[in-house]
Amino acid sequence: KNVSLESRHSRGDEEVDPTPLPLSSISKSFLERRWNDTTPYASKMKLQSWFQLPNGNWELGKIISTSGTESVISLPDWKVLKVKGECLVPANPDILDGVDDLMQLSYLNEPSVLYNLQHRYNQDMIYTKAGPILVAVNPFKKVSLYGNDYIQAYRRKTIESPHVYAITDTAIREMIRDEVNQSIIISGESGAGKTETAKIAMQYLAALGGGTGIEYEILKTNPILEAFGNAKTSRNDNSSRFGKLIEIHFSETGKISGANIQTFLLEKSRVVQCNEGERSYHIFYQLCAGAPPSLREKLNLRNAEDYKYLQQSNCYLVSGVNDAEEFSIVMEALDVVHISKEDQENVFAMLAAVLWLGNISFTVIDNENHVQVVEDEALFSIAKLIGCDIGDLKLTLSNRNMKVGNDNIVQKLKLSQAIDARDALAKSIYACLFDWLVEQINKSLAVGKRRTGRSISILDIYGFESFDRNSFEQFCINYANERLQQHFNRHLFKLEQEEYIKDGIDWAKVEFEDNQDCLNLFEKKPLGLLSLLDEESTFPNGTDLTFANKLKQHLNSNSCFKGERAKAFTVCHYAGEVTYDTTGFLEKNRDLLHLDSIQLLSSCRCHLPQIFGSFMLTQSEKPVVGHLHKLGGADSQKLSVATKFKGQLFQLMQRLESTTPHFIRCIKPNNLQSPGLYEQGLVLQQLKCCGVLEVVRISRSGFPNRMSHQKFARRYGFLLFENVASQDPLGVSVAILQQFNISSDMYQVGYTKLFFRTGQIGVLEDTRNRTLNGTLRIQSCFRGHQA
Ligand code: AD9
Ligand code: MG
Repeated sequence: KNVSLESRHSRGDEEVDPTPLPLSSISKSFLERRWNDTTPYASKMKLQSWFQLPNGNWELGKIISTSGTESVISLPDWKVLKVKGECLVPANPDILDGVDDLMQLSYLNEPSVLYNLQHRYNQDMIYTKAGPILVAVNPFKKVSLYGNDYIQAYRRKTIESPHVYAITDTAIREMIRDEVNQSIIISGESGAGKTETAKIAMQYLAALGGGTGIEYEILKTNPILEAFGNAKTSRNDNSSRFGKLIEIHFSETGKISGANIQTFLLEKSRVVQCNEGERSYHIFYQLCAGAPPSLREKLNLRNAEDYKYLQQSNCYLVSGVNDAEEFSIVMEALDVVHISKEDQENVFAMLAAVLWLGNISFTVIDNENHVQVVEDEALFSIAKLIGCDIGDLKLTLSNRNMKVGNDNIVQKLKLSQAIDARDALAKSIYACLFDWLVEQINKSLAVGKRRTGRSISILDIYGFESFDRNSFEQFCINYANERLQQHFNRHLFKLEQEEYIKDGIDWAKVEFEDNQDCLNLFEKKPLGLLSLLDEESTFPNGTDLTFANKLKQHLNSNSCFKGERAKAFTVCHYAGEVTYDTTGFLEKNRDLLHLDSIQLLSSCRCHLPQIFGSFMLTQSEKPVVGHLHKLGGADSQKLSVATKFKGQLFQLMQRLESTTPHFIRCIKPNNLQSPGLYEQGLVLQQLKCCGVLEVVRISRSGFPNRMSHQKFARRYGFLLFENVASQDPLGVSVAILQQFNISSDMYQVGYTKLFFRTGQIGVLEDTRNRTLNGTLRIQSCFRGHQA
């Protein structure tokens, strides 16, 4: 950086454009900037400094002269500008180019962080530490950072550079050392690389082995869950449409003993409807493209183009993906997780039935828009695939049985109602299938008897989403992200600082952006978004419009809420504002399947009743088996989708709270899913919204490692050269600190714990390990000698 600037500059001195540009618009935005170490900067006459161009990008410039509050700087394109001193942000010396932890930057400001990440990114160093967290910038191409050699190197600690492997290794070590369960929490926008990162972490854990092939099985759950739960969206060709927590259990010997997967809120609506250019779930296209001839015939399978559900978005292929090949990978994976060939075939039959459901059509039979099902291939195929009577199927799709008083009334459905009933059936079958698969996988991965209770959980939950049109799904997804952000804040800002204060060490508080107000907007009872949604969902006359109006009526005074538009509302999330269109909110939240459909499914001769039964149980949370018709139907008191999701999230948070968290922040460098393109503005926005710079600031000034006096004395006491007079842990601890000459600004002694700045514990650990190894070697020599 310096070389090129200097050489350009030496020529540039004569060639500069003498007219400074007007800069009023730029300097204004500077006033609002947060993390600038700028204050008396210009007067220091540092050579290099950052200057923001009107397009928002930062350019490295050189200060030529300073007079009063103004400086003249030259930019690499030989332009010379006169700018206000406060508009300049100091650049770091060249020696700090591309440091692997942002904490090492002398000047911690936006452009320096952006530049540092970009500098590394350009060399395929996509991982950078930001204090305790790992930042991963999506390369959108294969980078050679993975595989067995790397795994071994991180295991042996012969490579130190930041990596998912390194953070996973830390998790393993801390699980063993502290006897505490660990979690790896991966977050980031859609397409930022969470799922890939989760797989990389799993790969590292799997390399520890289990001895029974369990690690191989765990890896094979990925292609299955991705086939059934991922789809191409406008943001990501392989977007997860469900959240996932995989808990990997370990035996006493540190081997994998089993695993358990929990999934969250699959986006069901995608089965029956998706936007132009997106796709439904991968498995549908895989099945159509890859099913062997005998299976095609058995399922009366057509090409993807022949199914209405798949036609509507006008997109059948994902570039660079061969669906037929993927299908064989999925089939193989199903074998690995012990799903029998027969069950596999049943699963495919149900997928085919879902596809055929989309092709069911209706004819209007009277002037009230009542309908009758067309008797065609679609109808026959479904009846055959799910094993029901054609007549029953026809009736279910066009009539509704209702109980009025003691009488049963049959009501004919109108066209729109019939379409809704059909789609509801398709969505339910698919969702059941997904849950059933996860259940089967969990049975296969079930933890062995010799469990220790120690585990590492990896969380890969859908990222924050903001589209042109945002619906109920985005509402739930963004709510989940808001909860996770709070967990992140709590651990990295709140708890951290509270602990300093509680233990009485010298500490000036660092402020951070708390998202509690936004969470309250969602969760407050009775006047929060979720409560109001549930309330409106139970009103027979509630509509999406009355829901929107109710929100405005009750929430307009909330600072995180805006309700300017009809049928829509805006939430100010930590990651930005999102406007939600309430169309479909109530319907999706109620998520009812009519009694008739439930009865039909429970009467099927295929194994749907079995799948469906267990699903309905989880839906209704009532352990009554064998009474399908009583469960989950329109007239049961089923939990709403939002409430159930909230419950799941609370449980998740509880689980995570009992673990030591390790955070990975994935960053998407461009919106085109294209390699080599690093858009500063986009990256900055992501860094800001997840508080990366604040975390670095706290870590730099804080004491991220700590240990109780007792533990410290126990762990390092044997390294003392001389016996200490005092045997109390604090006395021993202080003696250790003195013996190793640990400088007093690198630690603080609290009431109960010792607090260390980054790196200090590492030094002690190294000494401890060297000493232990040395001792072991001496002992084994000695034993060898005796023998
Ligand atoms: V979403 O919220 O599920 O829509 P993710 O999960 O954050 O999203 P994903 O992991 O699916 O994103 O990554 C998107 C794409 O980026 C992948 O399909 C890869 O093509 C690409 N990617 C991400 N990480 C890596 C990587 N470490 N190496 C190579 C990567 N490619
Ligand atoms: Mg994903």
